[in-house]
Amino acid sequence: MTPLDIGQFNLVSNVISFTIATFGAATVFFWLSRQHVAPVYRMALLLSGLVTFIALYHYFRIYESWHAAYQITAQGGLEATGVPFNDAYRYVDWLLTVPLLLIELILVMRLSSSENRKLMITLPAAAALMIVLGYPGEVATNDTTRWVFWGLSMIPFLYIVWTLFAGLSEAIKRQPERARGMVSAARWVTIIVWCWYPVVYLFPIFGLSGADAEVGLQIGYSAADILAKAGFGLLIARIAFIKSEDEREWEQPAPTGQGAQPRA
Ligand SMILES: *C/C=C(C)/C=C/C=C(C)/C=C/C1=C(C)CCCC1(C)C
Repeated sequence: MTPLDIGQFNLVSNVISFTIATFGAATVFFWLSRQHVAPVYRMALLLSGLVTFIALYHYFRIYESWHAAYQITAQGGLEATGVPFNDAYRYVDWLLTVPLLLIELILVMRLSSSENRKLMITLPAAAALMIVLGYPGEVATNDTTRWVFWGLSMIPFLYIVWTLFAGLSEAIKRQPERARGMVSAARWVTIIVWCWYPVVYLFPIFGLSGADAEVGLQIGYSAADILAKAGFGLLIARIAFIKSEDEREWEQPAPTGQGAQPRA
């Protein structure tokens, strides 16, 4: 394990703990907000909460693993216990949550069914491939391996960014006026925050070494996760609120007694 001082150890521990609190609060908010939006958008809010809930669980495990990897000595110093810190929790988390985040975005846009069907398969598949290809480089100790898997993982990553950027531009123009800015913001948040991950990944290669690289990596990924999951979920919730207001009729009971029909 990388030798750290107590200050660095506590800093990472506090950031992980803050992340746990954020995801807990976000999960409650997203799930309770479901009943306040039109039925067609409820799945998007359910998924937002599911993403933060899955992340909440993994951050607990990351916290545990971090505390198992180091211990405070009788002299008040810090030493590695010999139990390795488990990086795999992050990757398993991403493998589940990253495809779900893309599905959230597609759901809230309400595209035509042919666009929907295509994107619902290609985007989550590319996301899963990106994470799987990144892992061998994350746990590698030499720079060459890290670069190779970075490069491989960048291929599906660029495909996703390109699809969000170019492929969805047309669809965004078709969004209702009041929601258009928000939908575009959700797309930009995804592109900008996601670009931060491959940069953090390279910290151990660029100048940062040993303890600084480890601390930078943990804090960098945690901050990005908060923005990409809880922050993004808030935008999705906002879009769902706005679009539901524009489609008010879902609130009135249908005269036929078959329940309110959302506008298709
Ligand atoms: C909630 C977690 C999210 C949104 C995670 C996103 C992760 C990425 C966009 C990771 C991308 C990577 C590359 C493009 C290359 C290097 C390896 C990765 C996996 C860090």
